[in-house]
Amino acid sequence: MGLNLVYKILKEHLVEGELRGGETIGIKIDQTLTQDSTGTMAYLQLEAMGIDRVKTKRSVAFIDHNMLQQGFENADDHKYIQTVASKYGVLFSKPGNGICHQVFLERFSCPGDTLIGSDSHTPTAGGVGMIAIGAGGLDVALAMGGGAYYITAPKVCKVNLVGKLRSMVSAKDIILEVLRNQTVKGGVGKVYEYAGEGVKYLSVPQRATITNMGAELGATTSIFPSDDKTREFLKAQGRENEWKELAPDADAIYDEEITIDLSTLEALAAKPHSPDNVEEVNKIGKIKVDQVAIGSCTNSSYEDLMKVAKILKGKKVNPEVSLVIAPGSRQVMEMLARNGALGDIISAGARILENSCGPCIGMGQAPGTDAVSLRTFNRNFYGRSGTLSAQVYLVSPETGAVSAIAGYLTDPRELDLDLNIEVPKNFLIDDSMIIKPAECGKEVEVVRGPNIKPFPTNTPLSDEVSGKITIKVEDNITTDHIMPSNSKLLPFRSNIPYLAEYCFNTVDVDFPKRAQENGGGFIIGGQNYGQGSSREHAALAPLYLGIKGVITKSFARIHKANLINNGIIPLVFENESDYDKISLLDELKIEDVKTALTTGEVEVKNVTQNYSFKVKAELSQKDIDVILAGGKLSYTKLMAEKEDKNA
Ligand code: MIC
Ligand code: SF4
Repeated sequence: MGLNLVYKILKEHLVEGELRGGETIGIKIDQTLTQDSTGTMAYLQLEAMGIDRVKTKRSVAFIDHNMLQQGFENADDHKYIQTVASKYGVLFSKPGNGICHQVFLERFSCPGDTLIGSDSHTPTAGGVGMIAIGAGGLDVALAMGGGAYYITAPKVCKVNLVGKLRSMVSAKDIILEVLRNQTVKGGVGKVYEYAGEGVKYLSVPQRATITNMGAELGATTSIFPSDDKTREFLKAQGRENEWKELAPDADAIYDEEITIDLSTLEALAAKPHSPDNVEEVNKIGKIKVDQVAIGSCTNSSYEDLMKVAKILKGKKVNPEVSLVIAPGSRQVMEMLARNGALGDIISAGARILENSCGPCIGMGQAPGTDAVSLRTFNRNFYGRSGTLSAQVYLVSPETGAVSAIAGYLTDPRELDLDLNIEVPKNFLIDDSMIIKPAECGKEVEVVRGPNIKPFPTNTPLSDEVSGKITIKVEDNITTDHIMPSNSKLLPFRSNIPYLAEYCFNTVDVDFPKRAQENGGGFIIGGQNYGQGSSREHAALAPLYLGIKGVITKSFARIHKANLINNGIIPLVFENESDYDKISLLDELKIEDVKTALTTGEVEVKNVTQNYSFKVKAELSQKDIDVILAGGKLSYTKLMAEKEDKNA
């Protein structure tokens, strides 16, 4: 029985457990990445672990999210990350060098390696055949310390690509089609492995657009084989020595298979407010557009921006439209500057932003009231742009650029243009903004600004857990709902007490006060609770407010792991009808919770309404031990003490 590519790489990295779908496995992690808005927490946790140097093959700290320096906070956090990285042996990519996933793909990606990153779009590197997974900062810190990373061995879905894309239809349209087919929760517990003759027509940056947005499927990750296209890309990045060929066995087994015919695919858009709300651009119709934003880790490669430059060349942006462009990296920006494409973009009337996440995470460029914004990004969750009434559509760079000129949503296939952009034979290589760590970390002083506050920790679990329901929310709640991020809040990612005041702010402004008055209690959620970002803050802020458990219809993977890591119990309704019965401020009680978690069958008493209902604890023994210890840091310390005693 042949192995698919996913299981081949997992097998090489397996350090614990049995490699069978559904089992908990521990894998060795070769590389890690952090970015600044989750990185401060990750490095505070690394410091708390008491090790001297990271133990990975390579770890990189990027600064790309918190780039608006409206006060001292972001600059201080950057300094903290730079000094702590130097001390512990981590490479530091300076602000201005680019978005973590784009720079990682260019300079560090390596076929066959494993990577975890404290950002949900870490799977971007799957575009070169890596197993690259988004995780909470604590899991990344533990991997930097040499610990294994634990996941549920995934189901593997083969995505069979047949045919070739037509002109003006692109990789973004492929992943939007997968999202339409699979939905934002269709990928939970799965990895998407791309295969078929269509693969050979896709360049590495195009593949990376697809694996990047696999995050929106809720998938563990997505992966492409490593072939001649991968070799060409790495060679052009001066890294051919890191290439190796990777393919599934000829008789590989998959749990599922879907087929996408590239030759019939149309230009697509994800309509407000979900990445799976997908329809053909020509069916949505010619809606008037106020803003077009091109960039983000999904669509900011050299190839993407060269296409945009070609479309804009000799044209002007419509007077009613604001076109903003953020290239993905300094490499991209400098190459565009040197070959004249940037001149074409500027001359068309685009506003050039720095090489960072920018508007994708609400750091500026919030659209006007009721504005329609077309974005080449990956998420159009409600409120994420910074404007609650904005209508955000996710589109390809081709659709964005053509619409910016027309002034309304336009099918790029209406423009008869040959956009055949080749991946350059040689990218412009200059790693001077990637700072090497100190040889001897002991001498480095870590600089901590006043914005960096200690993170909250939990206590070991007691025998009985009780409390009121302090918020009840619907299906598909994102971590952007739980812990909003915008230019006003992002500077406080190292300050949980401050952030906690805004927890669930776009859903229910009274939640923080209610939670504190009632000693925390429980959160009730619907399907796919916690989808989206990897931010631990969506667990840390509720922990700070005293939340003990979250009961939902289902969880998104990274958020569930973050709850467990912080000792908050994630539970799932056995009968979804119990979700309807339960009301805000009902008092819940779980007796003998330790035994209940181990059996997996938990009975919850609704004291207020005087009935009981069943919930499932879908937890591994390790998860249970972590919750019992009051979180993963305490658990790891306990384990280390045990080992010392036994030595
Ligand atoms: C996002 O796209 O939502 C972010 C901002 O990159 C997050 C990380 C964060 O919240 O800091 C992610 O995707 O994990
Ligand atoms: Fe940055 Fe947006 Fe990518 Fe998140 S999705 S890493 S905010 S560009």
